Amino acid sequence: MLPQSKEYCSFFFFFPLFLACGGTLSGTGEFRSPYYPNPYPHNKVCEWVINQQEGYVVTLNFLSFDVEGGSCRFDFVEVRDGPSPSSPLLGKFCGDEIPPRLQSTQKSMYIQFSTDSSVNNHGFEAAYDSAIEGCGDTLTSPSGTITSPGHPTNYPHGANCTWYISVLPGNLIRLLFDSFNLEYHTNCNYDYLEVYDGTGTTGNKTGRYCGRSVPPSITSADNQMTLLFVTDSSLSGEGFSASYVSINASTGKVCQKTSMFRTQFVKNN
Ligand SMILES: [Ca+2]
Ligand SMILES: [Ca+2]
Repeated sequence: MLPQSKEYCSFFFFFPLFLACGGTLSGTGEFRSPYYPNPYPHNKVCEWVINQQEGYVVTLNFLSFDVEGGSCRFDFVEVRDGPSPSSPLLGKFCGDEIPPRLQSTQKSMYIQFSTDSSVNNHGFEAAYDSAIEGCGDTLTSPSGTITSPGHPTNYPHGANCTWYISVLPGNLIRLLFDSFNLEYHTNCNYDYLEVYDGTGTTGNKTGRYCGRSVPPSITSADNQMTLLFVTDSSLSGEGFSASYVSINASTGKVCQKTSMFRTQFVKNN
């Protein structure tokens, strides 16, 4: 007996079990779910590993995303910080919202696309690239440190690194420099560090710094601050090292666990 059309279809949807997907990638490029932009196959596990050179990390941007939703129990994309399925999870995604830009902390990234036996959407398309290790981050802890890539070893040429600091609303950010040594120019046109209020470089610029003079401590106007570090194609120095704390906007007190001990220490003296 001839199979009915529905079964005929499912036969063909099972066939892609043998379809090769995933692979090992490096440098810059794009990859997509099988058959993209047509619906992806059922019961598939595709694994990609992206490896960059030493001193570089992997960045990943989804260009389109349409994966069966529902708590990511059925179909999902998993991104990990390292080369294997047991590396730390950066994110697990499903649905039709484009995931945020992702970045590994070292030279490899692992991506797994897994589908179940029913409901298939159009899948995804993603672009990957490399970035200098230690170049930029998003910091949300009440205190932290920021150093130029490779510090105290000389920073690389052609760097364009952005650090976003975001603390709880009602707090301000105080940035303190521990060391500073960037190629000097009167207007800091070659290598420089810029500090801005808010997220990104559209807010009020607190200053542009270069040379060997350690910048003054900087307090943000709000609960967000952005640091931009740019270097040209020649001459570099050991860079900079800075730390930040969050302070209560109304009391001016430092919102940091160690502040308790510091206060105690001062009192005992
Ligand atoms: Ca599915
Ligand atoms: Ca330079």
